[in-house]
Amino acid sequence: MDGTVPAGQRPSADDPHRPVYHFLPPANWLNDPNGLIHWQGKYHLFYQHNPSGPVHGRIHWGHACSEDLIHWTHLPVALAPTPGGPDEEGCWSGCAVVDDAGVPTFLYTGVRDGYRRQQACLATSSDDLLSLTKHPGNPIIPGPPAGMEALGFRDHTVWREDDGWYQLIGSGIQGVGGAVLLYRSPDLRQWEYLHPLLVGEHGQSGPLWTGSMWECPDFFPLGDQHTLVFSIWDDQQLHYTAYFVGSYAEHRFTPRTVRMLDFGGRHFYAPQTLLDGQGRRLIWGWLVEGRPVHAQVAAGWSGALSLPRVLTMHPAGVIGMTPAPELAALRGGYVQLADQELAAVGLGGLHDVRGDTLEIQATIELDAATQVALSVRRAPGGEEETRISYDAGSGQLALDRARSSLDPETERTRHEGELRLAPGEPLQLQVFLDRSVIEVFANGRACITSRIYPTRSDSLGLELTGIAGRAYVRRLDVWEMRSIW
Ligand code: DQQ
Repeated sequence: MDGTVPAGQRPSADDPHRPVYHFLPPANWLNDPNGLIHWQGKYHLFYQHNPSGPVHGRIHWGHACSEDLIHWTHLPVALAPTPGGPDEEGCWSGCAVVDDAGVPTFLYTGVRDGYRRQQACLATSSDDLLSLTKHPGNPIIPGPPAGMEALGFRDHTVWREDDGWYQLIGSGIQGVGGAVLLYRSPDLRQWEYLHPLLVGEHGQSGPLWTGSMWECPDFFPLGDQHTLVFSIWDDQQLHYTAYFVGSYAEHRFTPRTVRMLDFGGRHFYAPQTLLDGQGRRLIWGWLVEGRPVHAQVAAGWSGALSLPRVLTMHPAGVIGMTPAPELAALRGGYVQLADQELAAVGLGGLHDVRGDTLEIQATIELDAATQVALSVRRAPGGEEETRISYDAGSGQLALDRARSSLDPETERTRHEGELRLAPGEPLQLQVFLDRSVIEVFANGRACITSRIYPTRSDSLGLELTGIAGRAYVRRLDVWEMRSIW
């Protein structure tokens, strides 16, 4: 892979859980995607990275680029903490824009004083992103607005309007809830605070719990709406990513709906989007591990990014995420079944299809069945399996990890979320298995991303079942996926 990793720090070669077609660093720690930019025909990906170990520590910005969105080349670390500087304890998350003179410009959060001081910093590149140079005037925003009891002041999303640059910084208001703070600038360097663009009310925003602080805001138009994607931080409960959809005018955002972005909860966290040269709004999230820290340390790596997904706005303010079509380039060996009654497929048809690096596409008509289930990473006797199921009665799509692993230390919580099929609409599943990563896309509008750690080397099987009635598999395609390295 990358010869720059010192021998003692290479990830364990016999770790069966390290993905082969999801992006991750050569070794050690990754968390949020940062500074995503499509520049001179190449996709550039920066990410929160600790090059010294597989744990969150003194965070740098790792860097990679790709021409096809799928295969990545690792590049030298782009940002490192400067001793004595505003980022001396870490270069935390941020974004990229191209300034009015055409210069790629990055805003990020510098941290110091035990991470308590969080300040906006800026860096630019004059060599086509080979290196980033920190602005000598950092920090460009020294802290939260005077008088505000802010809980955190970090992570950035920046955009241009007719009268200047605008920026949101993630925050929370003590005793109230998460917040995003709106700033304006003529030149990306001098910033004037305007007002909170949105504040969560007592941790609850309509039907959804939104915690006490909002990390990694991303604010952009999608279809004819505006959306604020944000990641919920709270010291009491689990984290996840959510989004508001509404309208934006006169520097005010009026949200109408709020939803969870991915039903995998904390396993799809701190995502960031990129508007590419084709006008597509792409998104990547951090796939948080679900095995204990000692296992991550032994493996020598932690964290991967999701596959690139394309965002679309559906009616009623539902954001759809679908895997980027470029991923088809990774498809290798192929199996197809068509027009089979589900019971038959469940018993016999899938015996030859096995693997832990697969793409599976299934179109299933539920007919009289009330529930259908696709089991993956299944041991021959079912001792381990991960079940993806759809319940027509409740309209719930679920991923059940109760038996994903015989290792009692791995996470086994179940994920579920709403997917209402229209009358006659078949269930359309697209599932990506990549060792410990599982990404489930359903009908272009529901997603469950998670992590699984089967222990048995024969936990590779698939099984489809229809429960309480017949269902038909109109089509089932399974591809072996190739490594991106
Ligand atoms: N990760 C970064 C922060 C951000 C958090 C630190 C979200 O900037 O708020 O590594 O995962």
